[in-house]
Amino acid sequence: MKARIYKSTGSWYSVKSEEGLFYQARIKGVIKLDAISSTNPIAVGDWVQYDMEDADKKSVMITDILDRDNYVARQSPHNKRQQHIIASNLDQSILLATLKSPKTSQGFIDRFLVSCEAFHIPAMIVFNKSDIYGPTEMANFDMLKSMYEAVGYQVFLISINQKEGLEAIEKLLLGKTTLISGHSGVGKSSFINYLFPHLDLSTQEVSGWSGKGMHTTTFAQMYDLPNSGAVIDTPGMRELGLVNLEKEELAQYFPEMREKMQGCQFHNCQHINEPGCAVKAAVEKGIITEARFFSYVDLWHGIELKKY
Ligand SMILES: Nc1nc2c(ncn2[C@@H]2O[C@H](COP(=O)(O)OP(=O)(O)O)[C@@H](O)[C@H]2O)c(=O)[nH]1
Ligand SMILES: [Mg+2]
Ligand SMILES: [Zn+2]
Repeated sequence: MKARIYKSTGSWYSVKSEEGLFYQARIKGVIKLDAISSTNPIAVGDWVQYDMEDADKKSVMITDILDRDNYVARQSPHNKRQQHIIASNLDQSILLATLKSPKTSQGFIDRFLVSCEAFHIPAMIVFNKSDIYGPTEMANFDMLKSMYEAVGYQVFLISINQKEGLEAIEKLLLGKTTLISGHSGVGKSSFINYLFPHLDLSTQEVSGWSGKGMHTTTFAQMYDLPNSGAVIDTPGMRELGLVNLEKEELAQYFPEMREKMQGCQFHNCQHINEPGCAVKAAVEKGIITEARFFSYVDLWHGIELKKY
């Protein structure tokens, strides 16, 4: 019998069977793990095989985990070589961002997009809190929207408080499993509360001098949408990880660079200061924006060289 993981606390899981029933689940003995080295064998979004343990108590035993279509992970805080799987079997990922109170940096957005490219998950950017944007923020939004749309990402503007722009987002969620990310204070809990009013998750005031909200919960959790589809909330998770990413592959995760790099003189060009670089030529011509290229250079410098 098959079920999907909706919540994981580390030792207990909440699963939903194909018949639509929720059970408490545990792992039975040792189950096979796949090739990746992770701190958690099972993550939210996983499909598992189970046996009934106690029908009255609604508890089941997980006996096997089915192959994942994809997953997102971050580096384990305890062991640099290990990854922690945040969620799996995703159709898409939404980055909730804000241009005021607090402001999401472009670097943060690009890092998120690169992670999604690396994990093969379509990504989109939703800017929240339009109700408090003045002319400066609106100009910034217009600039970011055209920049990201030009490289293939959908960009939206919403106000959860004013319930503006939300129908378009709800349409995108229909029938899909969507990961919701974003740093704290951008309105993730408010968004989940809007979609699922009965849940009443606590939202946090953007507090004090730091302008950052406080984390209230820490476990990823999946929620079914009323019609079809589900969203996965990742409270307390700042960002996806660039797990095991190598310097040489980074450019592939910038769609506009991917398009140009075949034209580079050297097949192993890193687009930093090599001669005959088609990517840098495109930056000079304004075909690739400087802002995105700077993010690339920044991330490139941040990736540690692989040690043999
Ligand atoms: N002005 C404005 N504030 C919002 C909006 N959405 C959320 N907030 C506020 O932003 C703060 C952080 O929201 P929360 O949902 O806790 O963010 P989270 O940390 O991402 O879960 C709360 O005070 C919310 O009331 C919005 O559309 N406009
Ligand atoms: Mg929250
Ligand atoms: Zn190059």
